[in-house]
Amino acid sequence: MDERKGILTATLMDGTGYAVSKTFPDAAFIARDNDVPVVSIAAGEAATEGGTAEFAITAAPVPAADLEVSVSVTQGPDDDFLPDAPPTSVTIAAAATEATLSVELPDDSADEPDGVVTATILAHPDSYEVATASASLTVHDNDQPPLTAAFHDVPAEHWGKGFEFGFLLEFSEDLARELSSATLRDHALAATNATVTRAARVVKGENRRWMITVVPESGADVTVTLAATTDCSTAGALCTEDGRPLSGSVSATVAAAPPLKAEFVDMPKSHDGTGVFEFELRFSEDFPGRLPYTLLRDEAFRVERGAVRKAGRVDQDQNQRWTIAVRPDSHEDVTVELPAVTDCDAPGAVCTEAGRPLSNTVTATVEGPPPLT
Ligand SMILES: [Ca+2]
Ligand SMILES: [Ca+2]
Ligand SMILES: [Ca+2]
Repeated sequence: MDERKGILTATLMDGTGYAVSKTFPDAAFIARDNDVPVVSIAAGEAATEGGTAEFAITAAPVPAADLEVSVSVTQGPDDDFLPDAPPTSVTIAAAATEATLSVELPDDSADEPDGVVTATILAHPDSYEVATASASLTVHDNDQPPLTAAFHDVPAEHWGKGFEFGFLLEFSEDLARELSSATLRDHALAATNATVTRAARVVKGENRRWMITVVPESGADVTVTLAATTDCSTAGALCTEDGRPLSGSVSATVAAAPPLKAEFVDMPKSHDGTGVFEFELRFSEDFPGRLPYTLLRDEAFRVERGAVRKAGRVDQDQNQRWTIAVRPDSHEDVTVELPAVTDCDAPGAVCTEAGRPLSNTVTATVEGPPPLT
């Protein structure tokens, strides 16, 4: 039994054969109890950040005096739920059997996995024995994940001024309903050396995924940026319905492809007015895909006073080198031109399969035969 200290007194009684001192008839000493309380800890309910984690600390037998129990409060190795200075002790009042260890959990705005808080009773053998030393409870995070965005399917290269490209913009969740495509296009998105011309919902009525169209203003690299939102009330703010802003910026750079060029090689200086003449059309590189020979034979060239009769690959498995045959209409000079392309959809436009345009115009004049004298 745990008891307060007591005083034991011995008093000499009168007897035979001795006299009891009048000065020191008795002696007293203090007796201390050697039974200390046994303490235990038990966890309360799971807690949530911003709330309180509670542990019940019990003592048996009932302590005779206030009993201070030393504790250590810890959390999981990756957790961030405890206050800077969690409590280090709890006092069970004299004659009480229980006290509550309360740990105030600060509320932050970080989205975190749920964690664990553990309270452990530290040994103090002079004051108490420990039965159950530690207990743990779950701490729930109360924050929503941040809103993020990503660009998908961004092309590696663009083909220069006026040749648009597109990519997919995807948010981690749907955005506030009032977001308009014009807000996204004109305020939230920015491009260097280009203009964002269109932001179109992938799914009608949903603001999570958008097809973005960008038109380069020059043959320079283009960088498209979607800036993080700091204030949901500003123009161009990107926020969820419950007011969480876009947490990080996203950006992508689309390099300018080297321009595709063409030249005429071994163009004859003159023709004889009757038969065909031939020359080589040589592109600056062997671009991927398959350029149709009919495009070069029937549509691509502008020929004055003549016509292209044949367009054939110098070697079959490449697009770079072509033999072109032109038949003059007469004895007049013939002008052959392969025009630069500004719109790959235009008839006769020479573009690669990837949509890269011929960037230069090539022209040559082949003189007719001298007049008979
Ligand atoms: Ca936290
Ligand atoms: Ca919070
Ligand atoms: Ca949190």
